Amino acid sequence: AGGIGLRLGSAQGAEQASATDSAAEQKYQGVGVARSRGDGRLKICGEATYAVEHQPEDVVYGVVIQSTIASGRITRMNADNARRSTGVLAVYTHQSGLKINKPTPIAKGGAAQSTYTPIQDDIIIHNGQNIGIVVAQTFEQATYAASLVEIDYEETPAIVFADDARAAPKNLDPLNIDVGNARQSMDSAAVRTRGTYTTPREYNMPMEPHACVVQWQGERLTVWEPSQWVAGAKTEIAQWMGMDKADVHIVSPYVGGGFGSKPVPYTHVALACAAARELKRPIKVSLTRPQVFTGLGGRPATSQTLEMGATRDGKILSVIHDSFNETSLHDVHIEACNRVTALMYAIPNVHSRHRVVPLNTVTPGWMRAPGENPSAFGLETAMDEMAYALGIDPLELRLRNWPDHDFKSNLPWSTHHLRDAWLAGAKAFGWEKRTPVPRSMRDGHELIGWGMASGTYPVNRIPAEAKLILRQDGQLIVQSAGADIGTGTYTILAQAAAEVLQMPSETIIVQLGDTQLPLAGVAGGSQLAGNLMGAVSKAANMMRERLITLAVEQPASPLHQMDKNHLTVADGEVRPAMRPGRGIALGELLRSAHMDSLEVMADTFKEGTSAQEREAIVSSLGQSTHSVVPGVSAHSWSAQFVEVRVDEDFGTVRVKRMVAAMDSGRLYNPKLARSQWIGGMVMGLGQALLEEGVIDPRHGRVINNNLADYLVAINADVPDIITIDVGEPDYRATALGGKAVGELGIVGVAAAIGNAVYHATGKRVRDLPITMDKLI
Ligand code: MCN
Ligand code: MOS
Repeated sequence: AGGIGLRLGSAQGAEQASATDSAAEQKYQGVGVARSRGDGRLKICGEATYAVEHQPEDVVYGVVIQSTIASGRITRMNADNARRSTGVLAVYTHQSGLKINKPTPIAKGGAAQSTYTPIQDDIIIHNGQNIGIVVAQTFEQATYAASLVEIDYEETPAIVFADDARAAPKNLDPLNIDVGNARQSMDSAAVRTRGTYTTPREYNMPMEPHACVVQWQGERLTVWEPSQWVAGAKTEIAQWMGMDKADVHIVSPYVGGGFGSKPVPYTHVALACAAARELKRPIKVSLTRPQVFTGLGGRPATSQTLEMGATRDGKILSVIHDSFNETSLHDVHIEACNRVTALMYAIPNVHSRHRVVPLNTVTPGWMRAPGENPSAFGLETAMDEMAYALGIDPLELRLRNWPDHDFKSNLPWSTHHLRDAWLAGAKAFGWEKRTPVPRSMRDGHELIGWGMASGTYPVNRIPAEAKLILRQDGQLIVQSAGADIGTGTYTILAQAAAEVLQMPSETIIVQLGDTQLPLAGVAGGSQLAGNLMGAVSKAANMMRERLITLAVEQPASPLHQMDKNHLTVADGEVRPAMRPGRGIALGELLRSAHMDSLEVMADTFKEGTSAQEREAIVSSLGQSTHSVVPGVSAHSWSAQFVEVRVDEDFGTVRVKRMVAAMDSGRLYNPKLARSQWIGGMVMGLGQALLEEGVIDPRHGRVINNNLADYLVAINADVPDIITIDVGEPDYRATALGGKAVGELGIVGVAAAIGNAVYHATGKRVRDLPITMDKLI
């Protein structure tokens, strides 16, 4: 099988073991131990090879051509000069006749986020649309030649913003929420608030830009592609190229961040595959940073109006909620602004509608906590407004509306430590010292603001397979097609096997991110860890059983015919549980049984699921939303507390402190879970204060399409962050008791910062990001 082996680092990982870990836990670094990431050193030393660093012999370079208008037709495209330019092998446009088939969208069980197929016609539906590819001997030659392609357009008026009279919103009935009678109870409420909360287009901006290397060998195709989901990549690429899925091989051992932007390949990959087939040469295509802004979509702009009604003593009676997000003209992308609206509190009456508004834009995409993120910005800001309207402390208001079950689905919680999170966070932050009146806390010319918000993220599930291989030299290998996008998958899977087989996790090789490895679904929806830990742990238990059986059945084994119940696997041998050193080494056991290796495959699919069905399940995202935990409502929970300092003269906002308490169930690795949480919080800080795609009203162009002008939070923006774990193992949620981690940290952060800014300044900003101009 493919996949790059990863030996999990040196003994350095052990340094993080906490004082409470038992000696055995520290020795093996099993589940729950805080060890460092095995791939960390490789990444820092440049030894982890990213997709675009792959260099097949004879590789040539493709550069995509993007449209400069947002709506209309191409009337003339002249590539003669480009074709004559030095080093150029080919220029492919809609006139070249290269066939790329329409892929099935994710919503219909396929793997495509956008169904746009490049170079099939002359229609332009958004600015920065991929409309051609130049292939040359070098990247520089291709880049120059692309500038020589002459394009004339017939421009038609574009719909750039959602408030355009020609925009035609679409209802999304499955997202409707109707709990109780919201209008009637709203009318009876003593205190009411109403606000419209908006978020701009936001862009994922992983450090590794989107890039691929594609190589045909006859009818077979290999694609090195940074991927959160190799099964999805395989599906979409096979559809584009009209080929059998079995002939597509995706290789993606390392991903330089995705944050939701690398679940599937985008159209530059289709262009690369089509061009490479035609030219019979491997092709490398890397989008430039500006091209990334329209070669794929980020989070769409959202808007939601939220009306809340409560009794005088702070019992929320009703929420009426109406929201929309932008989408493209040809695809429905949903950023459901009501994901948390009816879930977070004990609200007996909720009415919510969410729509999408098609515009001349690239199809938007996922970005960390799609749905929950803007939804929590609306609800959690509204909670703060209600707290002020009532004259009740924001924490106290939340405590008075603590939900003892899920009011949206009317199901019991699996585990729910939101209340503990509020209390633990408040204590660590020192919330009781807060004086409630806006502008009442200051330090010299700086206004001090303290704000809080809640967050949540669901437990999603997709079954998976995992394989364990024990070699004759005693080396253990864990395999899965699942991705490690910087999250820690390599490390925690080694820990899962180490715990069962009682061997140091750092000695285990883990292989990931390759379609030739055992089936796994997406590293998306914060679920891959739970999905894979269950499969790996099951495989490890099967291997343990197989080894013990072998040891008692092999005549040459010193444990021949012993009682299996008295034997264990530990420290590289099968041995009597109480007598270390008196057993047989694992390699020797295999040799005595004339086995080169012992392979064990486990899975978490329903019994009797055929190979074809399994492949379909891991290749579809529709499944993930349906395979929630039956009978209970399973979610992770968080409480965010923030201190901001606002310069009174200049309106500059600095985040001074961040404290969060999190319930993610059992943590497979507390160091990595914290790393994920704070990563989300830093992204939330950027969303609150900095991030905003600025769109030119004339051409629908993203003006600030680079990292100098599109601002993300950097080290200097980020204070020390305290995280507190308030979770308990949740074995109904997942096999090993963990809940979602990856996206939880961002949910609610923007609201907490906005609420802190209100407390500091008395100005309520309902429109992200909170920039100086909105405060002066
Ligand atoms: N973890 C844990 N205990 C748990 C669950 C998880 O210790 N109970 C830790 C593990 O180290 C695990 C990690 O948290 O590898 C993330 O687990 P999980 O929540 O299951 O999320 P996924 O593995 O599905 O990763 C995807 C998730 C998503 S959806 C986005 S968006 C995101 C995120 O992860 N993008 C990221 N975190 C990211 N982190 C990095 N560095 N880069 C990205 O692109
Ligand atoms: Mo994450 S936005 O679900 O990839």
